[in-house]
Order: sequence, then structure tokens, then C-alpha cells
Amino acid sequence: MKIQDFETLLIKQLEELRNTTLKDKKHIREESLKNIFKYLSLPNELLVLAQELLEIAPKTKIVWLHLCECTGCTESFLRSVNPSFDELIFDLFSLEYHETLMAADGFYSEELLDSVLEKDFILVVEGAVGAIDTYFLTLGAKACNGFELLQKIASKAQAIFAVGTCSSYGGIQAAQPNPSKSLAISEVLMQKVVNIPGCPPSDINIIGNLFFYALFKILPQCDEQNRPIWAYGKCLHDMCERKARFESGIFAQEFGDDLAKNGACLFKVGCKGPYTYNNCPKVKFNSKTSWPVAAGHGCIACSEKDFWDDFGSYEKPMINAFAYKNFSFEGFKFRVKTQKDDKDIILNFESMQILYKNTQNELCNFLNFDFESNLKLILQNIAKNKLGASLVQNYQKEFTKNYDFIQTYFDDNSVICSDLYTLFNSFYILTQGEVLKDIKEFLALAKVYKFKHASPMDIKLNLSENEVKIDVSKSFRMPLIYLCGGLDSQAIAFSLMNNLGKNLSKALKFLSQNLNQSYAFEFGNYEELKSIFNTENL
Ligand code: FSX
Ligand code: SF4
Ligand code: F3S
Repeated sequence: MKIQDFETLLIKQLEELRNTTLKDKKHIREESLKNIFKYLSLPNELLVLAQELLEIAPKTKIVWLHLCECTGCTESFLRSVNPSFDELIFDLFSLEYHETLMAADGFYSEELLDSVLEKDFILVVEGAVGAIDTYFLTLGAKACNGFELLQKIASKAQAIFAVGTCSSYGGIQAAQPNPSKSLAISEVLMQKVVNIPGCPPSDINIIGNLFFYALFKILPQCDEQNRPIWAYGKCLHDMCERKARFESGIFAQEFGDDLAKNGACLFKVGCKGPYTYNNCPKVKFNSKTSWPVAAGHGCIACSEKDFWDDFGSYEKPMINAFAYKNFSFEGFKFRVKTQKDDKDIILNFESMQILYKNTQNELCNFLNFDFESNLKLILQNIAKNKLGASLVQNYQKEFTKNYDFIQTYFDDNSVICSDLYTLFNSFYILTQGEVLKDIKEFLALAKVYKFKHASPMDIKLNLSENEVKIDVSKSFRMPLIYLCGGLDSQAIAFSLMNNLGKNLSKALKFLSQNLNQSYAFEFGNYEELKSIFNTENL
């Protein structure tokens, strides 16, 4: 939305309020307003209007339900500064019903809740909801369970916010074996739910979203998991104060060692920052005191879906030995369907090219792709800057066999390649210190990896007109970093395939739109691949 659109929303409300006698005169602190505006990336030009509106507008009423959870979200909410909790409940919102904080209890609390349902209010839910047949959280004289309570209140709410990983995704209750049959609230409600995950989320992420609604009476812009983009749009690893150490291959070996104290990256002791989308390094916790990585533990991906099950041990990197679940990667297959027939996109396994037939029925190379494949030169190139020099040095120290192999196997001549096999071979040499004999070996490594989340590999995709270009020139640093950080060759093979696959998938979609044909594309089994694509005919 543009500034003018936000301005229009404020002016419209102000005009309506100026014509009523129902003004709710209060004082809104400019400093608090500025602080929230900063995090929401709202322009300061709107501050005066926003302050004027909030000072006379009726306070937004909140009903806050506690379902299956630990009350950590409320604890986080209570620690708010700028605005303080006092300002929140006296000047900005009216906390009509909140089981932890309200004075009423028993019969009176039920009466209170019923009376709020007659008014305009927004619903905040903390905690997962037990399935309908569990009778979980059956409380009070009316013997209403959590599921029924949620449905009843949600049906009257103007907007619904799932605060915490539990209400957003199920959280700890829904972790295997999920004895309470807990679900995310969005799984049982028809209405739109804004997810504010985190176990718990920061005070800013809770308040910012409620504030946004209170001010504009619309929901913030969300991603495909219904998370507000202003808070969850970026990977926290990219904002981390230890990122330069990650890039240099400097990792703490155990908690609290000298390396950790001196700012080394915590990936090797389990930090899941590269897989987590949240703004923790920026907003911090406990009145902006600290955040997990600054405190020395590393991120456990607490705001990601199913983090208890899917990210393995939270004090170890994601390698098979520390997996709780067994996902298996099915290999590398393109299942391609076009409106005309099934063979317009062809993977030539011998040269590892991907070809398609254009509208004139000519075969074109789908993957415009070339890269320097001499690893000796690649390492020299990486070592040209300070971080890269340290990374190569650490790689040489920890993976001496691989490093020495590269120095003797490659000469000093540049070799530009444009096939996937050479790319896989380069990654294989970096991780194993020997040459890949058969493409199947690389696929087999990826296939046995037990996690479904892949480490980012810095592969860039450039799309223009009918051309697709994949740039892997920066991706060779990644296996060096991840190896020093404790990942193994399975994890690295899987990540390369996964990152490549995602980019190819995007590229195919783009191409199919441009060529006015439709392509579907997914991972699958290697053997099937050969039967789908008749490689001999190429
Ligand atoms: Fe606890 Fe909230 Fe975790 Fe869940 O935060 S901190 S278990 S997200 O619902 O109370
Ligand atoms: Fe920071 Fe963790 Fe990323 Fe290391 S892995 S840079 S500690 S977020
Ligand atoms: Fe949670 Fe990781 Fe932030 S553990 S609090 S998402 S740093």
C-alpha cells in the first residue's frame, strides 16, 4: 500500500469521529508511536494524524484466549516498552478478557465474556486448540471445551490473531506424538487468521500487529503462511551480529567456549538461524535486552512450523544423527506436463542439460548456465577478501585431505562449464576430497538426508524475457562454511539439489507463463526419471 492509501484510511476515520460525541480523550506518547512506526516501516509523515486519531478513537477491545500453551506469549506481551504495558492497556487497547490478567474469575468471568461478545472486539488466541473430540480445556459451569470456546468467540470477532507458535502451527502440543490432537487455530476456523509465531513471539511482533489493526482497521500484509511480512519477511541469520564469523568459517565448538564468547557463529552448536524467518536480532526480547544468539545459545527456529520435530536437536547442526523424523528426499525428477504433451521439457542425463521445445518446435537449452569449475582457482578467488581468506584457511585446517586433493588435481587453467554434472562433481570434491564417479552417488547422498529443511546455497536466478539464467558462482563458499559448521556431505548434497530444484521450479513456472504452456515440476525418484525422459533420443 502507498502512503496516500494509509493517509486516506486515517482521514476517513478522523472525519467520522469528529462528527460524533463519543470521543475517548487520552494522551498518546509520541515516543511510543514513533517506536512502533519504525518497526512497522510506516512513514513519519503519518505520525501527527495517527496521534490525533488514537487520542480520540475508542480503544480497540481485545479478547485474549488461553488454549493449550505455557503463557509465555503473555509474559512477552507484559514486558513491552515503548509503548509500555500500562500505555497499552490504558491508552491504546481495552483488554476486556484475559484469563491471566483479569480480576474476574469463575461464573463472573463467563458473564464478562458473554457481555463482550455484544461489542466490537478483536480476538487474540494464545495456544493450540485440541481437536473437537478431545474435550481439552473443558472448564467452567457451562462445560465448554477449548474448541467450542474458540468457535464461539471467533464467529463474533472483527479480526483474529494467533499469537505464538502454538496457535499459529500447533507448537509443542502438536509435536509427535501429539497426544492432545492439537491443531493450529487456522485449521479449525473459516475466518482469516494472522499468524504471529514464536515461542514466544517478541512483544513488538505482538503489539505491532495489534496496533496496525487498531490504527488502520485492516490486517497487515502477510506471506503465504499468513505471517506479517514486516516482522517475518527476512531470514534472521542475515541480520545476525555473528554473520561475519559464519562467512569466515569461525564456529564455537561448544557452549560458552572462548570462541563463543568472542562472537563466533553458533551454527555448530545448533543455531538454526539460516532456516528461520523472524526479526529477533532487530527487535530483541525482555524490554529489548537481548535475543537467543546474543545470549549465547543460538536460535532453535521457535517461530518456524513444526520446529520441535523438524529441526532435530536444538544444540546440534542438522545432520542425520540428530534427526527425530525420517523424511526421505526422493531424488531428482522433473515431472513435466504441458498443455500439448509430456515431453516438451527434457532432461538430458548425459550432459545434464535441460531442454525444451519452443513454439517453433525447436529444441532450446532451458538452463542458461555457466561457471568456473576449477576448484583451485575458485578457492583462490574466495580467499581474495578477508572473510573468504579466513574461510579457506579454516577449511584447509579442518579438511586437509580435501584441500590437498584440490591443489594437486587441478592445474592453473580456468575451465568454464555449463553442465549440472560438473557442478555436482565440484560439490562432491569439496565435501569428500575425491572425484564423483557416477551421478547416482551424489543423488544417493541427497536421498538419505533425513531433514526437509535445506541449508541455503546462494544460488541466484535471473529471469528475463524467455531466458533463464542460474548463477552458481557464489555458491561454492557455502559447502566450505557448512562443512566447518558441522554439516556432512548428505546435508550438503541435499541442500544443493533442493536449492537448485526450487530455482528450476521457479524458472519453469516463469518459462511456462512466457511460452503460454503449463509445466509442473517436482522431485522424485532417480530411476523413474529415465523412464519419463527418453534421453537416448537426444
Ligand atoms: Fe508458550 Fe504461548 Fe510457546 Fe506456545 O508462547 S512460549 S508454548 S508459543 O503459546 O505460551
Ligand atoms: Fe548468527 Fe546463527 Fe546465523 Fe551463526 S548461524 S550467523 S549464530 S544466526
Ligand atoms: Fe525463536 Fe530463534 Fe528468535 S529461537 S526467539 S526465532 S532467535
